[in-house]
Amino acid sequence: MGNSKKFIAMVVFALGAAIARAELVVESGFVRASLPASNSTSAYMTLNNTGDADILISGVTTAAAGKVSFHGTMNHEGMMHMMEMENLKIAAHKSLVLESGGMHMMLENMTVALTAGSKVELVLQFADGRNKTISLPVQSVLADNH
Ligand SMILES: [Cu+2]
Repeated sequence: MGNSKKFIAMVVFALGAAIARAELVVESGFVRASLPASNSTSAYMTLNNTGDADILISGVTTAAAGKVSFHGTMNHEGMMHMMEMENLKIAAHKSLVLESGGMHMMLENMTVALTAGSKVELVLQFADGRNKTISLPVQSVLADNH
């Protein structure tokens, strides 16, 4: 009995330490201003994991869109294809860059038109149940929509 209690206390302590050390720092983020004819737009940012544990972003919610998905971009024989990914993984002490032509977040079923100069709040949902709210500026960007 005494031993198993001690063991449980150690496991709880270890989990707490791992969670405390997983820290996400978001840099250079922006959301592309939505085009009048489009129901979707994309978000770009650099996700830095400054902690000792991997971070898994399992979903994103925002009041600006009905759905946010993660897209990867793949060049197949000169044609750009997008594929949906279930989550974003940022390994400990690594960065994940979401950029035009690469991985990005896709805001779909937009509820509002996003105009350059405004801001959008995104809630990043982590696989461990925590979340982090970030506020990104809306920028108008020409060229392709992804
Ligand atoms: Cu996309």
